Amino acid sequence: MAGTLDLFEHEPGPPEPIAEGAYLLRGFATDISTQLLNDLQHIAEAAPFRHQVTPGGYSMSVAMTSCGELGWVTDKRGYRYSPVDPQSNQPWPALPESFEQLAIDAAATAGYPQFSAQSCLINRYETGARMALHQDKDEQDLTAPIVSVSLGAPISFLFGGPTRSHQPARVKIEHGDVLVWGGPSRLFFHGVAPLGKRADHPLTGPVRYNLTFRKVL
Ligand code: MD3
Ligand code: FE
Repeated sequence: MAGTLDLFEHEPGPPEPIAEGAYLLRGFATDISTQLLNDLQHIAEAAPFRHQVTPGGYSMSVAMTSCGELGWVTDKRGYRYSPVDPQSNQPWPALPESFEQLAIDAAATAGYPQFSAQSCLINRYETGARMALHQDKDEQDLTAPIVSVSLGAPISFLFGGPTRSHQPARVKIEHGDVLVWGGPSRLFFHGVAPLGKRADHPLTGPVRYNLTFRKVL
């Protein structure tokens, strides 16, 4: 029956393996998404979104802030993790309980029961914002997985392989989807295609947020 399956399209599905050690948990965060967005607004009041500058001198199209013990920062001096927000010289806002528990639950569901997050980078994509293909290797502990939670407007995620020459696959990621990257996939190249002009979501409007949870040290 045509309409029946639609009722379930945003229900959580089983972990879908998408690369060695990587799993897509469709809709895993949908139930708590209003709580997550509410907590996110409070973080952004204390530590506002900003467009950071890369070591090469380019302003990033994605606006960022952080919460937790450590935040990811970039400036002319390079990429690193910092215990303080360089804009305020104050510690980053604490990880809200909703964020912390979601990261633990998602990692455990994907087979990583020991995970706990020291850092949550919050990325905000507005129309045209994108993230070029890169590896996440600013963390000392590369054995821990990374948990990524998408909220708001849909986007195409690009995931490649262990080398830049590997042709990336394109996967549409929607509100509530959670990705867990561990094992061999932890160092795979990945990126995000530009947020489309028509991308929209009832809870965020034409904006996508991504929460990236990491163990750093
Ligand atoms: C695949 N953010 O902040 S998170 C980043 O949607 C970043 O904002 C993207 O990449 C975003 O560094 C994607 C998903 C992600 C994170 C780490 C990975 C995918 C990954 C590590 C290895 C492979
Ligand atoms: Fe990344």
